[in-house]
Amino acid sequence: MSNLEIKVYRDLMGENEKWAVKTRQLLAENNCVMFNLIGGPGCGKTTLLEKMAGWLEKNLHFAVLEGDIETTRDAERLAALKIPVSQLLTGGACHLEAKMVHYALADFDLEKLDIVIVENVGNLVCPAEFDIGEKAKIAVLSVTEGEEKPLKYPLLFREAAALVLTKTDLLPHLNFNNEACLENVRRINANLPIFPVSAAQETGLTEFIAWLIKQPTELK
Ligand SMILES: Nc1nc2c(ncn2[C@@H]2O[C@H](COP(=O)(O)OP(=O)(O)OP(=O)(O)O)[C@@H](O)[C@H]2O)c(=O)[nH]1
Ligand SMILES: [Mg+2]
Repeated sequence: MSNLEIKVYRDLMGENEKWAVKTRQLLAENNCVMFNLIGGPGCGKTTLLEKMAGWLEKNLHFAVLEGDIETTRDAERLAALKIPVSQLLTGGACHLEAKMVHYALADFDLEKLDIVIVENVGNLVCPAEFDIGEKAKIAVLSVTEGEEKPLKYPLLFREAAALVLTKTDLLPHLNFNNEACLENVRRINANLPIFPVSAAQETGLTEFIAWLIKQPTELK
């Protein structure tokens, strides 16, 4: 038997889960609910938040955590609309982890907030694997990405509590098969609420917002 020292590192997800649990407790103590917005790069997450801001602030107090690999551009866009926002930069990682989110929440006076929305790093795959302490994940898919994406990247659609189908104003210019998309989503998650929206034309937003603002009481 050799006496070689072998270092073993494992259970990183377990460590992430500990922070997620802490965050969930922290939010519950403050009667605040966090949503984790996940979708591919450029699917329209920040634009959706920009367009929702005016409606949301009429109904509740909310803040946003922006997740990106680099730049503060998305946070700047929301700050310009006077939305309370912090920017999380992963410096390379393709998803947010719970510890980072937990520390960033310290920026906010959670007692005064009803909802925190996290815009995760633009990525249809990895962020869905990480619990960041959210009450629910919200999937965002744009019609320009193709109707087969729910089948190719099923985890997010399985995990999500709702799907926002964005950029529907572009449908007349695309070969996107809307029926097939809905069918593909249903094959992964039969009861997933789906909200078609166009941020550009400001359609479908009120339906999604109505669902969102009901969640604190329904999900708590
Ligand atoms: N036609 C159309 N374009 C949209 C819509 N929503 C967003 N876009 C455009 O899509 C591009 C990307 O939008 P963003 O909101 O920055 O996308 P994002 O998902 O936040 O991007 P990342 O944070 O980089 O992942 C921009 O050029 C938007 O103007 C929409 O409803 N209709
Ligand atoms: Mg964005």
